[in-house]
Amino acid sequence: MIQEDLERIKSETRERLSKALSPDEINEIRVAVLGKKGQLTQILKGMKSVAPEDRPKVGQMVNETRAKIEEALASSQAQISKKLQDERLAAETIDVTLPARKMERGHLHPNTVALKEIEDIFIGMGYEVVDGPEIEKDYYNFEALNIPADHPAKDEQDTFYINGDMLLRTQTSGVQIHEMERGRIPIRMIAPGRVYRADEVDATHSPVFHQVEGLTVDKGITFADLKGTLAEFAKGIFGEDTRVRFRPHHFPFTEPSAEMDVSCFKCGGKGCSFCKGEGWIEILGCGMVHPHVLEMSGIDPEVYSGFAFGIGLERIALLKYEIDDMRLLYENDIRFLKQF
Ligand code: 2U9
Repeated sequence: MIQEDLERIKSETRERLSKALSPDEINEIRVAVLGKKGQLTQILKGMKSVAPEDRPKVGQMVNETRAKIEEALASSQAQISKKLQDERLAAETIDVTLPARKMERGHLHPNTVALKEIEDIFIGMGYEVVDGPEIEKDYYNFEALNIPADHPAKDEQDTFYINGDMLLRTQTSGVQIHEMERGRIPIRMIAPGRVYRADEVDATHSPVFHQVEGLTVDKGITFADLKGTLAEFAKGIFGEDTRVRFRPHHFPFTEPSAEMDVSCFKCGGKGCSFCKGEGWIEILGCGMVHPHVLEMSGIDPEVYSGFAFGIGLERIALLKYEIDDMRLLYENDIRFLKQF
């Protein structure tokens, strides 16, 4: 009788184990069979009714059954663990042979490339790159530069005023004024940065654009220094064969003042469609710092002199890359930008 019960429990357990899907289910089976109230434990409790002489034999049978069942439990447990592990590994498999997705690579904006080139040329000549505030006092943007109160540039139509005294700088010149006020001479500096003018947007104008202004102040600086320095700059940007010419001009902050042209880097100066038949391309304004400008910032014009220049960064970038519309530089159209 007991033997039959043991056989039944054993085969039932095997049957249940074959259907189990998780370690939890196996544990439930273990408890149901071998636990305190389990089937096999019940049988052991029934030993009292077995004749004493039969007990060793029955006991041995129960132990053997228990051993078999434990073996079956362990083997099912191992099988299920392996199956679960295999499933997890399969789900986590990475196909290392899959070709990588092509990443779009970022790169520098044409303005930035042009600026780095300009900076490198001046750094190579011993210049320092100096930064300054975009919000300036009227004094630093206009007055200290000899721009009188009734100058048209000061009109609200041309300048973004924050209040009566503060404005968005229309040129980076304030940075040079701050530098002169520090009183450390010689000065050889460039001031690149964003400037603001109340202009309508078109192919050559934007209310926000960038300048690179430069200033040299020392004893004995002459127009010859200006010419040599700016000719060197032009060669660095447009090539060794580039020639320069200066045309007289007027700025309130320099005297004398000039505009500098470079020989057309497309036709070498013969005249072509790029330079509109001129052979020359205008690239910057410059001049000897006005004695009154030096004086206002505490530099004695009887002892020191200097030259200054202003370069429109966008103008250089447009020329270098032969772009015909400034708006393209700001619209961030990837199809345009990725060409550089
Ligand atoms: C100080 C003294 C003199 C800076 C100068 C120019 C000539 C010039 C234009 C270039 C293109 C403005 O961006 S643009 O439209 N600038 O032509 N700028 S001389 O002269 C200075 C600056 C600071 C103390």
